[in-house]
Amino acid sequence: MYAQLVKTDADKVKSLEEMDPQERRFQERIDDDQKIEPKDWMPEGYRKTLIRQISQHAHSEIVGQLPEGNWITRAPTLERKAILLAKVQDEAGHGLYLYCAAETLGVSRDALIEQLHSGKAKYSSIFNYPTLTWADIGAIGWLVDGAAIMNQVPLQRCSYGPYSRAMIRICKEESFHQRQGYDIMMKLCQGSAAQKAMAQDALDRWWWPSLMMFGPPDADSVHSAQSMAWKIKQNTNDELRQKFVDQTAPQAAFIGLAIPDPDLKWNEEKGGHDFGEIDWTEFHEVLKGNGPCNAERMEARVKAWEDGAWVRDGLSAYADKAAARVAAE
Ligand code: FAQ
Repeated sequence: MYAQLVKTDADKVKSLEEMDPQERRFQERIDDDQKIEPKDWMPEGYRKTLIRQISQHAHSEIVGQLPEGNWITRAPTLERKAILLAKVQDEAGHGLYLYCAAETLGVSRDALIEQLHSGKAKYSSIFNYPTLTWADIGAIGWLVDGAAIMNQVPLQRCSYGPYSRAMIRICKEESFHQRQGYDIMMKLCQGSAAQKAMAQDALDRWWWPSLMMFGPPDADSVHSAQSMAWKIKQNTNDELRQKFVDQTAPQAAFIGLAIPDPDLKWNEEKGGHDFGEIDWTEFHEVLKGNGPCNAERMEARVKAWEDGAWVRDGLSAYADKAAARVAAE
């Protein structure tokens, strides 16, 4: 139904013959797997697509600190607290590398942050769900970081140099995050019946939203065809979603948890799992701002930005003074 309402850009992807000579040279460099660097000529659409994707990704990392940050003061042991603190700090770092990568395309960080705070820019749907128990921290590491890695490993080969290089470091850190999440889930599953039930409840709530992280089904993906022609994306949304299900199903079985999908089963013929229909109405409601925590997340980000104004003012006053001193010398 939704497929009929959405116009994708698949039919707008130009063939080499339809391109002007400059565009054709650019596309030939892409086809030849050469990296595009900030000072190289690029079509305006390529620049805009990258700014959109990289900034949405940066916003996701920054907003993504909030659900887990909620549990730093309540982590069950000192060790778990130190690990969670480091993880949340890593996410802040990822946001900063990504804002830097976006800035190389000629957009200012202030402009991007303004787009986030005014609701113009998207961030990942997943961060609009609440973290109700400690098991949710395990589920986020295992499933959300797991989905993020599945999506980001191919982005290491993205045609735009600064994004691809940022992804290499980010993927290394996300792998630790995924393992610590799975470790939390495993420990809960080896604990009391109540702890195991808490882990199952977290999986029940995070499973479907995690599958939505990969974006709409291929037939409805507006940007995939052009982004793949430019080698910004290497895989379609459905391909990565399928890989994620195939990777995660045996991990759930190994720790004795049941994935909340009665239609999930191994399909020998296709060499992958079949799985149930995703509730795309829920996805679109979350994107429209109607998820359980959208308003709370934005309020927290805007407050942090406003509360930090004195730090930015102090730093720029110091930078101005230092520049004046250098000029006077
Ligand atoms: N949420 O045509 P497509 C993380 C939008 S990082 C919200 O398929 P595209 C780390 C899409 O933007 C997680 N919006 O678009 C972490 C577009 O809207 P627009 C973030 C979504 O770009 C872990 C429209 O729908 N990762 O988790 C979503 O080709 C733990 C049509 O979609 C990235 O950003 C969604 N789930 O493919 C942090 C990776 N899906 O812009 C803390 C980079 C789609 O036209 C704790 N991004 N939309 O208004 C990508 O790979 C792509 O942008 C996709 C979407 C795959 C997300």
